[in-house]
Order: sequence, then structure tokens, then C-alpha cells
Amino acid sequence: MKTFYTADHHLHHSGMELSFGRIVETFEKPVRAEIVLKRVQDVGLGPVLEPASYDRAAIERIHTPDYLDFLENVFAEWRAAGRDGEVWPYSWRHRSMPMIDAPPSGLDARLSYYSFDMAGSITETTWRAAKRAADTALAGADAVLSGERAAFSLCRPPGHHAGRDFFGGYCYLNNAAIAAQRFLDNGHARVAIFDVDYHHGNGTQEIFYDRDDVLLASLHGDPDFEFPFHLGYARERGAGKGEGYNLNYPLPAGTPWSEWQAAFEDAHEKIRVYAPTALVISLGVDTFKDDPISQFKLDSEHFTTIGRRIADFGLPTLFVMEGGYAVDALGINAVNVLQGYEGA
Ligand code: FKS
Ligand code: ZN
Repeated sequence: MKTFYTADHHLHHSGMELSFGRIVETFEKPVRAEIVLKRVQDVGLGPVLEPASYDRAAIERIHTPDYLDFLENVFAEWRAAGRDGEVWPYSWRHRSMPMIDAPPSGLDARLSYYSFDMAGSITETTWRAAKRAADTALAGADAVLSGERAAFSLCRPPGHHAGRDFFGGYCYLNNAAIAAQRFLDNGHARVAIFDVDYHHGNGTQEIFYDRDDVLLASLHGDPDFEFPFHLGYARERGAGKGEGYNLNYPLPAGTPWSEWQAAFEDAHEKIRVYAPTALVISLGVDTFKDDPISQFKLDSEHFTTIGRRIADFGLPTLFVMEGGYAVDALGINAVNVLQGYEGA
């Protein structure tokens, strides 16, 4: 399997985050991608390729131009306002406040408008890193479109929390959504996105909620207790012609493999019935038992089984890297999925 990777991911590094009242080193750090890359090389998964640079048009199929302009320019604006450090939003619309449908003019108000949390900041080079992660997803999709059975887009920063015009949860551009749209724009009729990251892919859900050409199935910590909260309940099944094409599997804290697998198999069958022509896997391995910010109990060997069952679809498949923070096991867990797939 070809892996798409660029060292440009180093251009994004929010040094810190606020975790349960403490300022700590961010969990979403550059070494994550290096560890996965090293494992890809150690097991000889296949060639590692640098993605081309794509026109913004491929990204504008998913994200709004005003949001992309904002991401690209907000750091300069921050500096011009006489501020040092990184760009951080700090306040969001509460349910007691009216919904607005156009960006406000003030810098902090706009930062609030275009985000939903402060998991990660925007540095001077975040836009370039996020753009290169989207390129990494697009290059993987193009490899599959050119006839590869599967490809691995080792994206960083991750993407599934980013919506059409917002960032959050360490995500700026929705790499998996951009790849899914690439398949649709190049002859595919139906794409399924199978999101196995521990967290609900609220951005992916928002992007495709009213569409029937993308089925999203997501297994995740119940939003009643887990980030990103508020979205990801089973009752959210899509809207309009998208009704029935959004499948959420919220699961309790402590979910062991047996329970996770039962939900996975249910989603697997529903994806099969949808009869997609291509598959995108939002590949988070933060379901691992030792993940420092997650609460499921999967073991390393289970990731191999996941990969094998994904291969059983018999579909052109793109794996897009999302989360996973137990750095000691991150390479093994992510690549176990890919080896499980290849071994099938
Ligand atoms: C720790 C709070 C952490 C943010 C969690 C973000 C999860 C991101 C992810 C992705 F795939 F996008 F990387 N809150 N005290 O794993 O879903
Ligand atoms: Zn996650």
C-alpha cells in the first residue's frame, strides 16, 4: 500500500493546550506522524510518497472561500493587532445568544464565529500545514482513482472535527471529506465514510448531513459525556434527502472490544447495503486502551481485525489518519489496521 506523507506537517504545532484546568503539552503533536511513518517504514508497508500541491479549488468543494481566507490570513491580522503568541479563540455562542449567519467584523468575534473550541491554536504556518494535510488526502484519493486498491494518507493535522467553515478539536480542514468529494467528482456515485476514531466526527457530519451521495457511519464516545459534546447522538440520522445516510453509534466510557465490535459489525452491514463505490476510513486509533484522552478499551491486535474486516468490503479504500495519542503504541496500532487490510 502506498503511503502519502509530507514533513510539512511540522508547520503546525500548537505548543500547549488547556486540559482539565492545567496547561499541558498538546496531545496532537508532530511526533505522532513521525511515529506512524516510522512504523510504515519498519514493516515495509510500501512506498512513501510526497503529495503534490493541489489548487484551492479541490478544497473549496468542501470549505467556504471566506473560511479559507480567514485561516490563511488570521495570523497576520493577529500580529497586526499588536498581539504576540499564537491565535486562540476564547468565547463561543451560547444557546442563550442568537444564531448569526454572517461573520462579524471584529477579530475575536470572527475567531469565535469560525471555531467551536480552543483545542488547538493557529500559528504562523498552520494554514500551510493544514493545506498540505488536505493535499495528502487528495493525493491518496487520486492514487486510488488511478487504480490502487487502497492508499494511506498520513494526514496531520487531523480533520474530522472541521466543518464547512469552522475549526476545532485540533482540526482545520476536513481531509476525509475532501477526499470523499474527490471520489465523487471523479466518477464515483456513492462514497461511505467509516469513522472509527474515538471522537465523533462532528465536522464530517455537518458537511454531509443533507446529502445521500455520502454515507457517514461513526463509532464514538457518547456525546453525553465525551468531546465534542452536543452532536453524535443516534437520533441524528440526516436531513432532507440525506435522511438515513448519517449513522451514529455513541458508546459508553469503558467500552471493551466485544461491544465496540458489535457496533462496528452493525455499521459494516449498513455500509454494505448502501453499496458504496468507494470507501474513506477516518482512521483514529484513540480507541486504544492506553490512550491518554480516551476511554475505550481496544487492544493492539483488535486493530488488525478492523483492517481485515474493512478489506472484506472489497472496495477502493482510502485510509485517512485522524487521532491517536498513546504515542508508544500509535505506530503499531495505526499500521496494524493497514496490515490487517493487506493481509486479507
Ligand atoms: C483533553 C481534551 C481534548 C480535544 C480532543 C480532540 C480529539 C481529536 C481527534 C482527531 F481525530 F481529530 F484528531 N479535547 N483534556 O482525535 O478526534
Ligand atoms: Zn479522536
